[in-house]
Formats: sequence, structure tokens, C-alpha cells
Amino acid sequence: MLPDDSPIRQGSGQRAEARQDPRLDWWRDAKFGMFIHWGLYAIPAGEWKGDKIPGIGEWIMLRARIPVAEYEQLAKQFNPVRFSAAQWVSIAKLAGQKYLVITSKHHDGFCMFNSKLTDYDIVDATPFRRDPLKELAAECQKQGIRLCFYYSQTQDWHHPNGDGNDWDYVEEAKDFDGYLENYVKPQVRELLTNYGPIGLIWFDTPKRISEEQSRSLVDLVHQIQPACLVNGRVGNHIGDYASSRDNVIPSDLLQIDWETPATINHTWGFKKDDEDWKTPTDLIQKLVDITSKGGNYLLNVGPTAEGTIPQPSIDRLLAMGKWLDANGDSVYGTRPGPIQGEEWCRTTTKPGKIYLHVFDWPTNGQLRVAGLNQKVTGAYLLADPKKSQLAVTSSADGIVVNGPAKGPDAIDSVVVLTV
Ligand code: FHN
Repeated sequence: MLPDDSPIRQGSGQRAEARQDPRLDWWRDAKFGMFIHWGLYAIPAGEWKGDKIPGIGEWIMLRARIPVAEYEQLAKQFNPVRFSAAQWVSIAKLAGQKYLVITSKHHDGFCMFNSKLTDYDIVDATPFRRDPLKELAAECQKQGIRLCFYYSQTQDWHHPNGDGNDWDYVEEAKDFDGYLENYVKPQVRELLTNYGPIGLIWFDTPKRISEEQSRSLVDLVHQIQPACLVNGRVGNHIGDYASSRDNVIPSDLLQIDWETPATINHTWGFKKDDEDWKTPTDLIQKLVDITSKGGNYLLNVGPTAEGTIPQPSIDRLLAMGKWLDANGDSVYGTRPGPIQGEEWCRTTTKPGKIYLHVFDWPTNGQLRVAGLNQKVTGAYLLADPKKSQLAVTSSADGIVVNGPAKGPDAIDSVVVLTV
């Protein structure tokens, strides 16, 4: 059992054997992914029959207790003609994101892919008639990004036997096992058969799923695509890696493989009045903070019903990409550094190098680094193309790197220590 205040939600942990599994290596190195929550909920965008519905946008069906028969009608209006897979993948690429996880089916049950199991999908039920996941698969291949799918395995408010809808159906009368065997598993099979190699399947809100059921899902994924990873929210602590609670960054280093799923504003699915955007500084420092503790940052965008990623999200992602262009060596492929728990800095490492990420540059330019047990042979600023050496002196409790009086990067100046 995990303690109640654990950054990892109950049941969303990592299988012990997966800790050393080389299948995770691409993901361990990737550090930064794009999450995309896109579905019918982008049409009401937080408002139903003139009322603003509180909470996250993709939960509108449950929060407003919208009957299936009414919610289904949204499909007839869904025509995201401005959707461009090439553009979305380019944005991820420019942001420095290495994988993309898109909702194939969220809790509302609407399938954003062409499924033979139902007509309640984007190809059969909307005027759009295109399969965006097919288009994204082709574009991801072209641009070198790993495509991954979110799939809500337990909650399905549209399916009579899925979990969560108690306003149309009687919860106690549901055949959850039948839903899992005859609907979820065949759909997971479709996702892993029709779209080429898939990096990972991102399950969510395990809730009532039993250990046996979680295990059978993991086995199914691994059987169809052995390299495909499964996140911890498949339930019962048997994922290939753990997912933290939403927007939660653990305060300490965790000895597992983990990821923080997070939003740029508050909602996941598009909500027209959610304009509370995190700043680029905050987002970049969060990415570095997570990386320094051994995690990955899965950062969400919620495209509109027209098929566009909101401009404030694009602006922030591009700012992150710009910082990563100069400083990516200190993030991608790194592991947690030796100094943890300091306010002013974070550390990441690669063989022979420690990256000192300075969030708070001291006014005298002297960076006092205590607690290193490796000999430092040199220091330079990562963003300095000339790699001009900074003087390093020893002090009573460690070393002092003598940097410029003003930190070169107000967000995070990265000093490379060679060891
Ligand atoms: O209920 C979902 C929510 O809508 C969203 O998909 C997030 C993303 O991590 N997961 C669930 C809540 O934790």
C-alpha cells in the first residue's frame, strides 16, 4: 500500500521487474512528451445549455449529468476541418517533445479512431469522417515522434456496461467483465494493430478493475506489440512505469520509473474560459525539476472543436523548445544528479558530466556546490558555444564555481561540471 500522501496514486505504480527493463530506455531518455485530450467535449467547451459547468472540460458529460442520447448528438456537429496532423506533430517537435499521447477514447466513450466495435466513433458518427489517429500515425513516422494512445479502460459513460454513468444506467447491473472482454480488449487490439508501432498505451482511472483484469490488459498489449509500454494507471501496480497524480511533482527522488501528467492551464479537454496559463519559466523549471528526480513530463494540450491547438499553448511550447534547443543536453538522456533537495538548483547527470541547473543565480556569481563525491575537473556554461572554462576552487564543504555576476539565463542557467 502507498501512503495517502504519495505522489503516486493508489494502484498506479510500477511492476518491480520493469525497473531494469531495457524496453523502457527510449522513454527514460525522452523526458518530455505531448499529451493531447481531444474529443466531443471540445464542442461545449465547458458550457452546457447556457450554464458554465465547473471542473475540467472533458468531464462535462458527468458533471452536467448529460444523458447519452443528448451527448451523442454532439457527434453530428464534430467537424474539425482545421485539424492538421502535420502541424500538431511539428508543434510537438518544435517544443522538444519526443512522444505524443492522444486520447483514443476518453471517459465519455466517444472513439477518436475508426473502430469496428462501435459506430460511436469519429469516422462513422461525424461529418468529418476522417481518422485523425491514422493521420497522426503517418505524420509521427515522418517526423520521428513516437505515437502513443490514451485509452479509458474502466470509465466509459456511453457503454451500458462501462464504469461511471449512473444517470442512464444502473451501476450494480453492469457486466464490467463483459465490457472489458468484448469491447475494451478488442479495441486495444485495434489500436495496436491498425496504427503501426505504438510507444505506449496510457490507461487511466483504474477504479474497480481487478488485478487479474489489469494483468490481462498488460499481457494483451505486450503480446501484440512487445515493445509497447503500459502506464501505471492500468491499475494494481503492474504498469511498466508509474504515473504520478495529475500535476503533482514528487518532492523527492523516486526509485522507480515515473511520469507527471500535467496541464498548461487547468483543464485537459478544451474549455473556452480557462485562460489561466502557466508561464514558460514555470513550465521549463517544472520540466527540469521532474527530470532531476528521474521523471518524465507529459504536458497536455486541449485542441478546439475546429481542430486547432490553442495559441497560448503553442506559445509556451515553443518557448520550451527554444530553451531546450540550447540546453537539451542537460535534459534528454540524463539521470537524476547527485545534489537533491536544494531550492536554488537542480542537478542531472550523464557519464562524465553533472549539469547544474541554476534557477536562482547568486548576485556575486559564486556557485557554492556542496556534497559532491566526485572530483570536478572543469566547468562551463552549457549555452556557451565556446565552452569557456569557469574557475573552480575548493571550499570547506565542496567547490565554488566562479561564474559571471549575472546568470545568463533568467529561467535556468546550466553549468556543466566535468567529473
Ligand atoms: O479523469 C481523468 C482526466 O480527465 C484526465 O484524463 C487526467 C489526465 O491524467 N486523468 C484522469 C484524472 O486523473
